[in-house]
Amino acid sequence: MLYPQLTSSRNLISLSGIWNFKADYKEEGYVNQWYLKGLKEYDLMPVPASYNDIAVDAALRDFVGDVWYERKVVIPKQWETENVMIRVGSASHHSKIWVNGVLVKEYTGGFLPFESTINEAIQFGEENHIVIGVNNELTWQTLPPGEAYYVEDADGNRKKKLKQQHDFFNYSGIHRPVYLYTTPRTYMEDITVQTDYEGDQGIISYQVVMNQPDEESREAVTVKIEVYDEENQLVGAAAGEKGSLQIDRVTLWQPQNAYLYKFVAKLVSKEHTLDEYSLNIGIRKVQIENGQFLINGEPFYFKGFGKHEDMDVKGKGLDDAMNIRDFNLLKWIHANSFRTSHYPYAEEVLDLADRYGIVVIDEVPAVGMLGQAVPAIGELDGVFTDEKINDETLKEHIRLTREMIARDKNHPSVVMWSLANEASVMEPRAEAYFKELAEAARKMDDRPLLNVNLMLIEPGKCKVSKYFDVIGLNLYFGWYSERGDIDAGKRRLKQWLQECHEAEKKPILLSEYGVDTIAGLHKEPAIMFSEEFQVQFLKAYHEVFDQLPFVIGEHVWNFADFMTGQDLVRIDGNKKGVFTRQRQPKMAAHYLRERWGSITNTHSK
Ligand code: GCB
Repeated sequence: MLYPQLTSSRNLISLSGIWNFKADYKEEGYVNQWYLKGLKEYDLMPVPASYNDIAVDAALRDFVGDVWYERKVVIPKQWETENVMIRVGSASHHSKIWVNGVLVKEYTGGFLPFESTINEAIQFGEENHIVIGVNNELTWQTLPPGEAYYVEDADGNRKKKLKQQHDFFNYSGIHRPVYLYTTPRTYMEDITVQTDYEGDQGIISYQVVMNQPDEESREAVTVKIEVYDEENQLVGAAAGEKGSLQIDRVTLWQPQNAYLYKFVAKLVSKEHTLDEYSLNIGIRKVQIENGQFLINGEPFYFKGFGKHEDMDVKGKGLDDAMNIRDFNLLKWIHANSFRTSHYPYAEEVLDLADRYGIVVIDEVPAVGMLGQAVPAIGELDGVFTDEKINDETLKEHIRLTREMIARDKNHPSVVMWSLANEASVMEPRAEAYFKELAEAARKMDDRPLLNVNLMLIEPGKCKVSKYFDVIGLNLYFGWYSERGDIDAGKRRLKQWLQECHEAEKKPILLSEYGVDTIAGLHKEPAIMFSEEFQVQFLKAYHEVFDQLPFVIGEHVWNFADFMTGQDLVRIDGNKKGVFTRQRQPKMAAHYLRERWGSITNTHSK
């Protein structure tokens, strides 16, 4: 799905701003047809933003159920001849859009965009009534999985609660921008670009998909492609719906040294441009060879973080200021990569990664496929069962993987797809599940695949690693086990990594390791939760990684402190950030800056 764009053939109106809002505490919205009749006695709510921390109200912060957003908008008369679309960047987790009372779209998934044509429902040149209903419940057939249930409050009123296994707050609402945009009646629905190079010649293969025009209009149009360099010089051209072109003296997109070409696609009829769309593309190649992860033929060592889309007040709402701050910090600390733990991030974030030269591992929201909430300790209950993670869940998993890949395939920064974080992969039934999932993903795109395991999956016990290219390990020895004993944790870590590599013979990425650290808490000698402990823990882990050539990268958990559900082990959220939630450095940030500044992207050991 192409991101909305203002071009010579397309219009764009942002509906970000303040909407009317109402949480449906009494479950009366559907009965009273709020989608048709509108909201009475509403609050004001910004879009995009999570609603949870906006109000000063515990009931809204923890609300589980339907909320309603409403806004009126005049649609220009001049748009009458066009195809008019409404598009929501993401809303968590199940949404419906009504325009003038007509249901135009229903969508499940909290972290990917959805859109619909609305021509049949709108009045041109007049005010139109838009209502978006968002429900934040989860089931065993959604990603992430969860379970909503009812409790009674002191007055005997029923209210819903949510049981979840994943370790981040269930921020809810419309999290990414809402747009109205137009395309011509015959337009480009999708563009796929793949890149390669030989010597100093870049190779771009592309495919343009038009909306289903009839034979006649299809024959009447030609696709024309032009590629421009960063100086805006035309460096390549091609024609046809599918093809390839060469770029002489190519400048590659390199980690921490981005170079972007502009790929312009046009639908032309009798010398007249019907539709136009452009993409920023980077020319680069990703391979796995001899146990190494290669970007442009060079072994790449991942230095960076697992992150979250999370901030004060706005929760998971897109915020350009915070995002640019994050990329500035990534650059400052000499990180070269991050994983979009544990869901696909906003397209706007991937655009920044392309521009800053930060490598991205893109993750589907398959988190918490476990019989226990994080931190999981001891025996895990089985979840790959008929009632819990079943064929329906697999269908959703494949659908969301397809949609993520369709959305993000053209980003040069994205080098690998992560298909799950900490699933219960030692269960026999997980094997067939992940086999089918990985096979489906390989048909969609040729980037390598990652599966991420938790530390309860002992070396050799994972039933699914064989279907993946890279093994991600989330290890917390010296924290969740060997608590406070970094030396013991370090010994266990080394043994674990060696055994795991022996069993799987695949490159290993340390996709998570870290400790909760209260900013400003200093202890000498170091004890758990102090800034000194975080530094010593990371140093000990790095000493091990530096001895093991099959470790292809280190992603500290987490970039910044983030909000979680309330729990004994979560003091105002998860405090494993190297930066605070307000994006200021803890001591560990200075240590990492020194380490990552001194090892290259290749880090040959
Ligand atoms: C994990 C999870 C992550 C948690 C983290 C922790 O293994 O993947 O979502 O936040 O551990 O801090 O316990």
